[in-house]
Amino acid sequence: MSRRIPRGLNAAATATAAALTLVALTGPASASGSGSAPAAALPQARIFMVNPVQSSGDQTLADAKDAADAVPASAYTTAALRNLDASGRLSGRWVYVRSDTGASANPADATVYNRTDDQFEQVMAYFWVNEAQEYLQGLGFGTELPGANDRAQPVRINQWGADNSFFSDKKTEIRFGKGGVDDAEDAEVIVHEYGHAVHNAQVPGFGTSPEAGAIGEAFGDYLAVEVGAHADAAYGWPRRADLACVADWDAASYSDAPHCLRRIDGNKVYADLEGEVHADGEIWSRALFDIRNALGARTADRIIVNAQFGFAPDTSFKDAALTTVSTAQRMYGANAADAVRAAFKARQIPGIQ
Ligand SMILES: [Ca+2]
Ligand SMILES: [Ca+2]
Ligand SMILES: [Ca+2]
Ligand SMILES: [Zn+2]
Repeated sequence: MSRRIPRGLNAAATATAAALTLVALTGPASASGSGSAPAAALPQARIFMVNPVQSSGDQTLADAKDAADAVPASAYTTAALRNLDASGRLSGRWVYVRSDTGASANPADATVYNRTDDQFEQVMAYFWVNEAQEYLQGLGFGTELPGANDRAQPVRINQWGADNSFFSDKKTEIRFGKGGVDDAEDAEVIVHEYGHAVHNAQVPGFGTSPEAGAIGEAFGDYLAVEVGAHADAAYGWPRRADLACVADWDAASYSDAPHCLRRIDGNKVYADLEGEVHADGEIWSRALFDIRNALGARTADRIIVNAQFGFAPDTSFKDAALTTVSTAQRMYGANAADAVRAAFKARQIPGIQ
């Protein structure tokens, strides 16, 4: 299932991020900044702050055939690699690199890689899949609520020549392509693909109808924006691109500026369905974005992800919307259900009044 992702945010999200950071700091084997678990003891890694176009606002950045000097040093930051096991490889509680084209990254050397090194994409994939699952854990999935892909996710790096990445539900692994900008150089591409893995873990085989497929693409885009926004707030990284723009960096190779693979704040409605899952996903992702803007990221995402456990593999927009409304009602009551209903009604989803 192809490509990538978007998203956006604010004050409510900042508060949420602070709460989630507390969870991370007190959780097992985590911690990134203070408290008794010494962050300095964790391997540090050089990564992009979501992606270099988003963090810099420089829409002129270009791949230049994977050249190291195509992206300035200021686009990188250093952050801890959490939840690694003792193997000495990029292998941990929520993600492991199954294979790659070049030499395997050594976590102890992860501060020296740059985008021209094969190991950089391995480190990015490890960091951002871990970050995404930590975000879900912080929402309560895996503790208060059922786990949502709370296992070690296998990923393969740069082994797909096309400019595309995909999640294989047969092998339940993610493969990142290397066409244009290497796909795993953009956190929003990584988390989009992880969104498919989450959906498949929640409902095995999810996405067998065109509308279910579109919901899968929409959730991947939305989750990418959410995880990136949460990380920006938690780490204090700059965001100098539109929150609703997905894959600002990967899209530099194939879109006009401002570069977006897709957006999650478009105005498509149900009648705009065209039978292509990525295009049609923009109907659903706008509804998710509206729910978030109405209820705040944390409440919205607890509802959105929890509702997905109840989607049929071949669900329609109508049934999935009704399930999401009823989930909001059950978890948070009538006002939340009304906000969710309004978001789907605005997309003119059938059966939503
Ligand atoms: Ca690269
Ligand atoms: Ca690419
Ligand atoms: Ca973005
Ligand atoms: Zn996809």
